[in-house]
Amino acid sequence: MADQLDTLLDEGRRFPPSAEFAANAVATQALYDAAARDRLAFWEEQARALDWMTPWTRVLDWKAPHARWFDGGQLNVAANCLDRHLSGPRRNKAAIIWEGEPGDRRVYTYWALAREVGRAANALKRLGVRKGDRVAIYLPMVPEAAIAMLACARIGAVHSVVFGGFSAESLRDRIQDATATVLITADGGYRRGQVLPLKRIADEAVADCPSIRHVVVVRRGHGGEGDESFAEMTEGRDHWWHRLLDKESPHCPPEAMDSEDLLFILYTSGTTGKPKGIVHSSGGYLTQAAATTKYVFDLREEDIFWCTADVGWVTGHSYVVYGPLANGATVLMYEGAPDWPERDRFWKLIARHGVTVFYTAPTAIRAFMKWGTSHPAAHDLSTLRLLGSVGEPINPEAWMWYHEHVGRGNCPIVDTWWQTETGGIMITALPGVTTTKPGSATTPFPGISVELVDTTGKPMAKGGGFLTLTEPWPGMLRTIYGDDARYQETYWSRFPGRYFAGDGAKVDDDGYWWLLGRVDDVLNVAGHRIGTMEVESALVDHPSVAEAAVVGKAHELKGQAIAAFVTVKEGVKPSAELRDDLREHVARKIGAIAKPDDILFSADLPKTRSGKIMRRLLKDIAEGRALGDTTTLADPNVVARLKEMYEDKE
Ligand code: 7RM
Repeated sequence: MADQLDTLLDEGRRFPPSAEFAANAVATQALYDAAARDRLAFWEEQARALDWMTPWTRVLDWKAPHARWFDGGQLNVAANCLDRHLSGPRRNKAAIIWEGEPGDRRVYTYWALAREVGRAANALKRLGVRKGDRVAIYLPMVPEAAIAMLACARIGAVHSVVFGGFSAESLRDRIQDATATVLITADGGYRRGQVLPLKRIADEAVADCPSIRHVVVVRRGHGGEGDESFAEMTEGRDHWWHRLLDKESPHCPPEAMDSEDLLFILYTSGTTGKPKGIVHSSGGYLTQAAATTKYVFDLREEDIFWCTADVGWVTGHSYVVYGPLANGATVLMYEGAPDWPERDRFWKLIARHGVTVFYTAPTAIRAFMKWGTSHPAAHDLSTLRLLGSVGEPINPEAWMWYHEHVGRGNCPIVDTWWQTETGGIMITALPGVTTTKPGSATTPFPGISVELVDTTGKPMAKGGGFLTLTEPWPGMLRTIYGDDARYQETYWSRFPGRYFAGDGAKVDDDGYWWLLGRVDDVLNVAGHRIGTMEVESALVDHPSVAEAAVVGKAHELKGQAIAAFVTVKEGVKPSAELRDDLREHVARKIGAIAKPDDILFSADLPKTRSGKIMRRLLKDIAEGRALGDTTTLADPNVVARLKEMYEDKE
């Protein structure tokens, strides 16, 4: 952490907003001033931008660590994203412009989207889904993913979107934890020219999910209906999406939801093996998603806003679906990989659709850098006017490359820090207002109270420490589904009275925040959160494995890669085949994103005398550093041997 701090401190480049951008910016200094004067009044003002069926009676009810925002108020999130845009000129405006990986395209106007959502909502009702019931969504990046989410919101069902790259077991665990009654999936989805057989994976998951009564299958349409190679339909349980919707009326009255009624659950990795069901409610979440979209992305009526995140992640919830649609914006949605069929696919998409605001992740930017400047240079990116970054710290070199080769030197960059738990953006520049520094997320969004503390919890004005939040915010998680004790323990116990984000950070002399990554056992692989414990549990689940320790190691493109140290059971011979088998096993248990890059077999793991695996030392080994302090080890020789083996492994 010390090296990182020094390098960041040396970053002297400054990018003040251009006079032209500042003159027309949606955000102004007045926002900061208003929030500083009266935080709650500021958030009320943002909430008033939404349509409420019943006004709230109390802006915030805070019984730490439980918040109720806009209590007494009632609204419907889907009505806010659709119905209120239908009376004026937005009715015929594109809400979603979609492109599939093979190149197929679809456009939904607000009018058309509202009708599809109405049909889907009625179909869910017909399947017996009632207010408060959980619906699992396991789809590729197709418009139906957004339609399914909005249909749930319309009838007051709670959605739990599971990323399409997760395995059958991961899907099963999430369905079971939420006791979902309906699963919405697809026959398949495209990724790098291949069809991922989602329905088959879903069938495997659902075999162990007694709560599931119906499975709705979107036909992504390769083999066509009747082609059972990707979707075998179980009579009575399974239904084709298009057939169900065909029978339904497009009109479905929106359910009046209390501000604090659940909108969705989204599972995220923590320090233990069991993913946490992060619970978000309706009024506060939408208020923050909508306000941040408007101000952080300088949203204008004519924008084409492209957030490249999958809807399976929180970024896709807040900045593909809820934030932009609540603002009546046009979003671009793309199904596939950035390098399919060629490495210029993203630039082609930007040029073809005239994207004006582009929001992506550092891991993607680093891949683009590696692929070279010729790809963005070959396309007309002149429509771009604002760039965003999210998911992990953006290295100053990557920031500069993004600025020069994608932004062509004249697009502000907003580096946005936030989490699944925060629901919306928390630390960010406001374009037109904030002077940016490459690599810094800059300063808290108006109305957000962030404070740096040292290991004892003492506030620090600057220097290196831990990022905490001192006041509740509208989009905050309300609890962990079914486990409020874990909610309190995970977020509110390390520094009593404060929310602890799990991130290390530095604050400079100007009060700018520089994020330094996770300080707990959570890895950030290509912007995806993966718990070391989850991967260890998956490895130990293999019949040949006795013990496993997993660490993150610095990786050029992915930020972090996974390195695993594995002890095999008595009588098992380590081999290249076993290594491949273990990687596949992890992919089966969790998903391909969690496959370890390196697996080292070892007779022993470095342990303290109390038997704790010293992951810090394993990280030193994986990252090729000199070994740190080994004096607390039960047997210091183990780690020296491991280091030698690791270095010879290739
Ligand atoms: C939105 C999202 C959250 C974790 C968070 C950080 C890291 C996210 C940034 C960042 C530095 C950023 N949700 N993180 N954004 N670190 N700068 N702009 O990613 O729940 O999946 O992950 O991601 O460590 O705690 S998440």
